[in-house]
Amino acid sequence: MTNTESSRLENINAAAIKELIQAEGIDLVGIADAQNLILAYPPRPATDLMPTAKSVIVMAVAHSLGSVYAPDIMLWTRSKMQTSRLLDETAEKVGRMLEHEGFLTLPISADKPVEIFKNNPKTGKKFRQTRTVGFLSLKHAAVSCGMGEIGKNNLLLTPEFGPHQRLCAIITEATLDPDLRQDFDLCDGCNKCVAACPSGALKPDRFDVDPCFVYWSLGLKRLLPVRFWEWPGYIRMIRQHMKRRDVLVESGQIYITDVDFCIECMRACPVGERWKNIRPKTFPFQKSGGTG
Ligand code: B12
Ligand code: SF4
Ligand code: SF4
Repeated sequence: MTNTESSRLENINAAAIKELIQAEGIDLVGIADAQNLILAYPPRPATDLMPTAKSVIVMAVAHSLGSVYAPDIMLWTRSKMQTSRLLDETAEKVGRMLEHEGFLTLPISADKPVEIFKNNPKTGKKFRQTRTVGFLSLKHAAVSCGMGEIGKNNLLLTPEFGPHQRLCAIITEATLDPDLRQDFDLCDGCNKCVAACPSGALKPDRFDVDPCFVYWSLGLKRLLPVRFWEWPGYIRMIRQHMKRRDVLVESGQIYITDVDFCIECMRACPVGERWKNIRPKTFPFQKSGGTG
């Protein structure tokens, strides 16, 4: 190794990487040991994506709180896309820099793609509702590096922003000093998120992914029926929706500004030190999908 090469490698350390990332406008950065990630279910090891991975750099950008409490979720969705853009651009930039220094590096986007599961891999049986899962669980990576905890709303809560941040990660071969996991006690179990959830996905003791998926993606409060006696109620619901919704115009808008029909579990949560003075005290339920 030449002298110049070894001095460049010395600059690749946790503090320097964090400083570089924060200079790009990222609010929170943490580093997890790739071999020691909390895996969740189904397990999402970083080493499945890169067997030689040493570190996972986790980044968070706070949402615009004005958009979180805007009257229509489409305003938030557009703003959310910009947080994703900032995160993804930074991940690409840092990824390229690390590869120039000789470390294989993989950015994991704040947005899609996701793996799609129609069948349960354990039993081979068809799921009632298709499930989607990220290539890496960003929430679990964030907990692994002491950025926050997972609240009753099933979201990452940080002391700074509560649930109001978007996440992104970079998997790399570079060995960087990891941050330690921490206990926070941010979620006091107030159940405001449970009360706010329009689909019933959030229960006091669990999160059911299927009703959330159907509400988040289509704004529907019922799953597709599996028994004949469920059909009349389902058809009534669809007819009610068709009175005010225009699927064609809506689809065009959704494909341009991404899909999101709900963030009520995020809006309801009072955690987040930085927002204490500007978080509205009252806020009506957010309208969805630009429909009147
Ligand atoms: C897929 C996905 C969804 C899906 C499924 C959610 C889910 N929990 O699985 C849907 C569309 C429903 C969804 C909804 C929401 N999401 Co989402 N989502 C993701 C994504 C892309 C992957 C999540 C994931 O795979 N996690 C890994 C699994 C292992 O962990 P898990 O989520 O705890 O576990 C669930 C699954 O395993 C599933 N499950 C259970 N058994 C099985 C079996 C099989 C075979 C499969 C496939 C799945 C499955 O159910 C579990 C929950 O019970 C992440 C980004 C990422 N790459 O991490 C964003 C992410 C988690 N979402 C986010 C947000 C904000 C939301 C929403 C508020 C919607 C919105 N408008 O943005 C809601 C919140 C719902 C909630 N309270 O959890 C943020 C969270 C930020 C934060 N502060 O924590 C993330 C991190 C995106 C980001 N870049 O910031 N999401
Ligand atoms: S995104 Fe909406 S439907 Fe899904 S858990 Fe949160 S509040 Fe419930
Ligand atoms: S709203 Fe209350 S119960 Fe739900 S995550 Fe936030 S603090 Fe926890």
